[in-house]
Amino acid sequence: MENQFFPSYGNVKYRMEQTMRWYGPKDPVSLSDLKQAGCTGVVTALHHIPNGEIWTIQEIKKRIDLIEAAGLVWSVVESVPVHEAIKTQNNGFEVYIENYKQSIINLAECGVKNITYNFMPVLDWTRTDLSYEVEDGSKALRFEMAAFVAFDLYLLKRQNAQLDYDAITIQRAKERFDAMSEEEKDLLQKNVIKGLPGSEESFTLEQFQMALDAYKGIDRTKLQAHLIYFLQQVIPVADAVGSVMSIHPDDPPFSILGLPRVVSTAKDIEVLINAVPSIANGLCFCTGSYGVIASNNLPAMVKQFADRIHFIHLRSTRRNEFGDFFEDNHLEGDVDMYAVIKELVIAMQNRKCRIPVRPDHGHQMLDDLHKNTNPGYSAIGRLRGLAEIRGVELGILRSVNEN
Ligand code: DNO
Repeated sequence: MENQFFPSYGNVKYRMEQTMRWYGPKDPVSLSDLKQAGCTGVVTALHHIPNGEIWTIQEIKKRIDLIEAAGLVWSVVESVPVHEAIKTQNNGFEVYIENYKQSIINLAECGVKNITYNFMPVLDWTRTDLSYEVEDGSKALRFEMAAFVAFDLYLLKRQNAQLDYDAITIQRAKERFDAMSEEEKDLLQKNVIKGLPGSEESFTLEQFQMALDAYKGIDRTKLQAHLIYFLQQVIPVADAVGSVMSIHPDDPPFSILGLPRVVSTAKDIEVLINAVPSIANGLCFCTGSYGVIASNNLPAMVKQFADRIHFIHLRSTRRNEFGDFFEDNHLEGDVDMYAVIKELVIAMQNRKCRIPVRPDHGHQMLDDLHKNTNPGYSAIGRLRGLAEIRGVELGILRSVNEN
């Protein structure tokens, strides 16, 4: 409904397209829940298709039918996973690239034209603690450096791992490990290598070591070259069918387990853009991931890359001097959410488009504390996050309108 001061929020043309991630029919949070949270779009993937295989038109259509039956649209694919062989350029990787191209084409054929992916070696996002209790009693996801290093040194026992850490970090890890019960050690190991929701890989300790070994001889420069090669292959295909690709940053945005990282800063992004300038070579701008590096100026980054941010994850991390961080409430923590959303609003008005946004993660809270949920992806915490973000956007839109 219009009022005399401002078109109703729903009628503002260029505003965030509100979405949430949905893990498919087995997700304990239903499409109807998403709709009631105010979403119009869904972010999902065909997680049942093994990594590297072609997504067929038939399977894509099945998913679209489910989403449309709930009165929603499939806004973004998150993710079409990039096979490890493409990242390492191991034997047979060309086939995986061809398959990837075909999946882009098939998705476009069905009208799904925004594809997120990441180029993190071995692990997708990584946390050590999936139920870190914050002050209000809700539970958050956390990365604790001492626990992670303890995993590396004393559970995985990675060769030469000591060389990657300074003496204080090693000391803290040792103390942390010595104080852990067997159950805590098991849980830590599970949290790190079993794969968080959305990760396409899950390992035993032995398999994990083998996956790490595949990166021997692959440093930052090499991984970056492999990513650029991948982009040179797939971006022209995306361009030809009118699709865009959005790369998710490293999470956490620093090297872990001796693995290189290539998507953590504005400089990293510039390298990718210079190599493949097409606008289809775009970003999934994740404030929670980039926000872990204090020198990443997030509003400035949104401004700098405004024309190629095709998807945005809004989440706020809070870091400390030890390299730990946890996921704070969406409007708290270290991310200047107001400034980020303001840049986003400006970008949408300039581009005359809506950018899909999802509240990335949320605390496990209220009734969800007693439910079986996907870590980070329970309903109520994300509902709170989305409501807060939407409120900030409305405030910005309205004040811009009135000035
Ligand atoms: C975690 C997510 C990641 C992300 C992928 C994108 O919650 O942000 O799993 O979806 O890295 O490829």
